[in-house]
Amino acid sequence: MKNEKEIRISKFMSLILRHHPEKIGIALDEHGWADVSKLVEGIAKKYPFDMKMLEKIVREDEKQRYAFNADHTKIRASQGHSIPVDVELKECEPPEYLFHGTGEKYLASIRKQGLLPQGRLYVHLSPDTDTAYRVGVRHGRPAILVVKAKEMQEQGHVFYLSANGVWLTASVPVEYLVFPEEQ
Ligand code: HQG
Repeated sequence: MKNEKEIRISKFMSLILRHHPEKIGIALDEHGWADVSKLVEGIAKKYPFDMKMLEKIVREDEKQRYAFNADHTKIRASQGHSIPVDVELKECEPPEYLFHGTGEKYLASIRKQGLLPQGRLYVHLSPDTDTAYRVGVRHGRPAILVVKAKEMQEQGHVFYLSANGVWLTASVPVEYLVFPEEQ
């Protein structure tokens, strides 16, 4: 079980490894990898932190957000980046339907524009409605959209499955979305 301190550090790690490595004076390589010793050193300037704690946070992360390389000298986030890194995502054939949890307040705009990646590199899609619900409530009153993923792929859209089970695609045009009132 992670305690509050570990949750705070884990959130900070997400920020560093997905969005702002420069905040602790480190850089990611083109595949999103950070040097483990530099990461530990950088975080330790802000929080009490060491390699053992890093190993624990990575091991116990409920979404398996982070991955080490084989000898644990490098670490990266498996998805969720805003900075353009190539985390060697696996192109995959999606199931017939995927789901997107969002805030009800965004629906009007999504009806006009479809799903856009906003601050991230990809639109994030969930394999089931429970997961989508958990993503949606982060944005206030949640709404779940059904995405006709298979049809999208058949018509040329590319889907990726991240190392930790999140489906990613560049954008979802409105015609592939089923809105709550149509479900
Ligand atoms: C919305 C978490 C207006 C979109 C989760 C979402 C996920 C639009 C918000 C991962 C729009 C962006 C990503 C449009 C999309 N108009 N709003 N045209 N198109 N949106 O946080 O998907 O815990 O960047 O619906 O589990 O909520 O961080 O994306 O509500 O996998 O590991 O714009 O983050 O993972 O919000 O979440 P976000 P998200 P972690």
